[in-house]
Amino acid sequence: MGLELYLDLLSQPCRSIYIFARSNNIPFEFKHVELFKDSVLGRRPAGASGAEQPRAGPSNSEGAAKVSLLKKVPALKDGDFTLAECTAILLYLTRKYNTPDHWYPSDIQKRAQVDEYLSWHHANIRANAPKTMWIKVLIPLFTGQPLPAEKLQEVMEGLSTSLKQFEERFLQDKAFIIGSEISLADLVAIVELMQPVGVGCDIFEDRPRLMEWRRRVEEAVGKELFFQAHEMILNIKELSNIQIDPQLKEHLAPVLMKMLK
Ligand SMILES: N[C@@H](CCC(=O)N[C@@H](CS)C(=O)NCC(=O)O)C(=O)O
Repeated sequence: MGLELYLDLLSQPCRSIYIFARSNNIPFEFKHVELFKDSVLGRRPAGASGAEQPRAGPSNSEGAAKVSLLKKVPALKDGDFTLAECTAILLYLTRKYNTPDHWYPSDIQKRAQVDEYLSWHHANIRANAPKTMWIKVLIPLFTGQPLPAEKLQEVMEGLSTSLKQFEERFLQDKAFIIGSEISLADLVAIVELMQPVGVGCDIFEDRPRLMEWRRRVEEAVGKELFFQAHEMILNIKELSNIQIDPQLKEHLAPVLMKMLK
């Protein structure tokens, strides 16, 4: 049995793995999980086998729940071996498929810079950027009520602080986070920063240095792949038409509200 990746491309960590695997020609079976329909993975009965393309087939949520010990996506299955957590999955893929050195350099100082960014990312960019989607899309969808404008402003302020640090401390005047070549750090960062863009908060608009970096990342992975991976998030407004399982709604509405406190 070959490599299986359980992904929903609405999810940022899933997109980083998808882009990484595709841009490195790593063969894998795309197991599509429909996060917002099936979330809290495994609540629904499984569909048939995996789809090759995003949204091309039934959801694999139950499969993902078995594969991921954390019951989240992304999840990886490689024969009998299973793995959760985006960073661990990306590192596994670099080692197993011996991908080009620039992704996770053998030079220990450059590698340490990738590690440094990945450590910082979770408590900063990742802690702030997704809240824009909760406020603009998920909370109204699950609770039926819009959130007060001040809440969005508060979230945007937190995100601005993280972006300032990202530009000044990590990016500086380099082409990519660790210098002249793209690494896992840039990939993990860009997918997260596309989440606000998808919900109409274009954080690149007034940040030319960040915009230039985004262009370089798009070119490094290939624009076509980049936009294919981001197609769903860039069309997220379509989500407002989906029917949500009432049980799921009941479960997630208070969870989403609590996340914003
Ligand atoms: N730290 C994990 C985060 C994984 C995660 O939060 N996944 C979300 C989607 S972005 C999920 O599966 N949520 C489903 C749920 O909580 O029910 C990683 O980096 O992979």
